[in-house]
This record gives sequence, C-alpha cells and structure tokens, in this order.
Amino acid sequence: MIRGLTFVLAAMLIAFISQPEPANAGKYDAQFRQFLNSDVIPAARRAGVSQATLDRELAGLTPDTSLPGLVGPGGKGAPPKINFQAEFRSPQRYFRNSQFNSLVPGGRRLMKKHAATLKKIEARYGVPKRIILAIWARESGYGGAKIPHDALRVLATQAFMGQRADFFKGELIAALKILQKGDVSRRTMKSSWGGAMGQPQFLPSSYLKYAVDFDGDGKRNIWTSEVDTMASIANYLSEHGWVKGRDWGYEVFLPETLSCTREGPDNRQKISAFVKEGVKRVSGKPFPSQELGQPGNVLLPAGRYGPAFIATENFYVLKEYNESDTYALFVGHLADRYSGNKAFVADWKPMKDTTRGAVRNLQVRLEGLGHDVGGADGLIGFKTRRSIGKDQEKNGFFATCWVG
Ligand SMILES: [Ca+2]
Repeated sequence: MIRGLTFVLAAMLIAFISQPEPANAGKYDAQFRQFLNSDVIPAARRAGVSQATLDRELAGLTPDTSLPGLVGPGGKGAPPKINFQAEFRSPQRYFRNSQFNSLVPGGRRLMKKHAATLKKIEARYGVPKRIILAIWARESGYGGAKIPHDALRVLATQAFMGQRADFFKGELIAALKILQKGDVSRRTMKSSWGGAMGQPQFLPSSYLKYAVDFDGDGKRNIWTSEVDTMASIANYLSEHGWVKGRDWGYEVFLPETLSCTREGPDNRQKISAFVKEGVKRVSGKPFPSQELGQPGNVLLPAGRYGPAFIATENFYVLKEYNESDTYALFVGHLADRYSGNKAFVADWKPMKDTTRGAVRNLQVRLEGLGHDVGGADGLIGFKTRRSIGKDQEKNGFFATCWVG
C-alpha cells in the first residue's frame, strides 16, 4: 500500500516535472478565445485565410502562459521595454574562442556534405557558403538546437498578452497563411519562445518573403530540410542587398594617426584610401584587388580596447539578420574561421562589469555635451563610441572611443 502510494506520488511528480504548467494555466482561456474570435479571426479572414484553416488551427488553442516576458491580456501593465538593471555584456565575453572552436568542425563537415548544393546556392544568390553556414550555426547550431514550441501557440500567446501584441498579431496571421499553403504541418512548425521558426529562425513574415524550396520537393521546409535552410538564408541576405564578390570585412591594424572617432558606416571611403592612411590587414596580406576601389568603414566594437576592422557594406547586410554589431561580427568571424580557424589577432581587453543603466547615464552625459549617441538606450553603438572619443580628444587625451 505504502509502496503503491509512493509509486503514484513519484509518477505524479514525474508528470509534474516533465510537463510544468504555470499556476495561472487556464486562467485566461475564455478571454483568449474572445480575443481570437473578435480580433484575430476577422483580420485573418481579410488577409485571405480561409475559415477552414482557422477552424482547424485555432480549435482548442489555449495561451501558453509559461512563455517569458508576457505582460497580460492586451499588452497591459507592460514593464519598461528596456531593462536598465541588465548586465551590459562586454565584447570580450561575447567572442569566446571556445565557442568558435566548437562550431568550426560542424560547419566544415556540412560544407563537405553539401559541397555540390552549396556551389549551386552560391551561384544563384551570390552569398558565400561560409557566410551561410555561419548564420546557420549562430541561429540554431546547424539545426542541432532544440526548437521546442508550437509556433502558432507562441505567436497567438504573444499577440494576446505579449509586449508587442500588434506586431505578433501580424506574425500570427502570417503563420496561419503558411499552414494554409501546406508547406509544413502544424506538428513540424516549431519556433523559439519568441516565434522565430526553424533552423534559420525566421519569423513567419520573413518566411513568406524569403524562404525557398531548393531541394525541389515543392515545399519550403526550413524545419527539417538542410538544403532549404541554407538556400533560404542565402536568399534572405541576397534580398537584403548582399553585394556579390565582396567580403564582410577584415581585421586590421589601425594606425594611431587615424582617429577612432572616424568609425561608422556614415564615414565610408574607398578601401584604397584607408590603405593610403596606413591601414593594414593583420594577416599581412593585401586587401583583395576587387575590394580596393569599393567603400568600407572603420569598425571598432570595443574602441581601441579590442580588434579593429574595415567593414564592407555586407557587414550591414548581416545586421539585417540581427540588429547588432556583435552578432554580425560573430557571424563574419566564424565564417573566416572555417579555413584555418584563426582567432582575432588583437585581444579584447577585459572590462569591468557594468549595467545598461550605467551606460545610459554616460550617454545622457554625452548628449548633454552636444554629442549624438544614437539614443540613450544603454547599449554601446558606434555613435556612442565615437562620441566618447570626440570628448576625449576635446579634453586633450588620445581617443580610445571606449569607457575607462
Ligand atoms: Ca523543399
């Protein structure tokens, strides 16, 4: 009897652990159904989603209140969008050698496995295979990462009670269109908790615009087809302006005579002009001849406290995938490491841990001095870096364009 009871309790415990339901599960179901009926269904019908699709996909759907960052029905009671208590992650911690070392072998293996297909993808879209592989690695570990959520449920929950409800309502309707077209089954259509789907982590609206069928089975399958995944990433970059024949950027030695305050894509000049000013590649090789007459710009993600780069326009195409210098640099650097696996030559100097709030205070001070920091958001972009540098120069110091 006791053993039996223990067994039942253990089974209950296991069930509880394996399927955690938040305390408020079910609390919003009626309100959610009302939201679907009055808000989502009419908008989806207007967007061309059939009643049959809506009946099939929305039947029995409930919100997943365990998702992070929810604020309540109607997006009411939203917390501040920026968490200024959050840690500001220094570049030094973002670019860990160990992480690149663990991603390089998988990429090389896939380049061999898909050599013929990647050649065709490169020819069609003009994006180098190493860039495609690096994005795939960053987004989902070449498809190895667990992407566990029912995309439709995530999107519906975010539309109902997330911080960006209207945005996600649009994505929910896009997801319904995808299911209506039949490229993917509901079971397979998985996303992250933020609604980014499949191996390239496309939002549904991006899927509709940029996903492609490259393995020829008639379905655009970014969930289980490696070939469709690679081609869809290439198509995305191509459609966002990837310049064929150009690289993303180069690590360089920046002479002290070239001020760090000249960083930024709004300070582009021909790469040959940088060479004249004494900029050299750290590899010791010259810039490829086709790059010399093309524009580039200084990129200093940690000011003078880290590696320096000449970035091409393609660096900013990578940022169309994820609006962050560190993301784009991670992808570009990983792409370079597939051959030779060479680390950055310059060190990322360690910096003291700080918060986004502290960064924002600095930005507000710089704004008070008349500098354009690109908005006091607690993140250090190139406008903040060069404002720091200009202030240092004004005060007679050698500009480092970095805090400290
Ligand atoms: Ca396909």
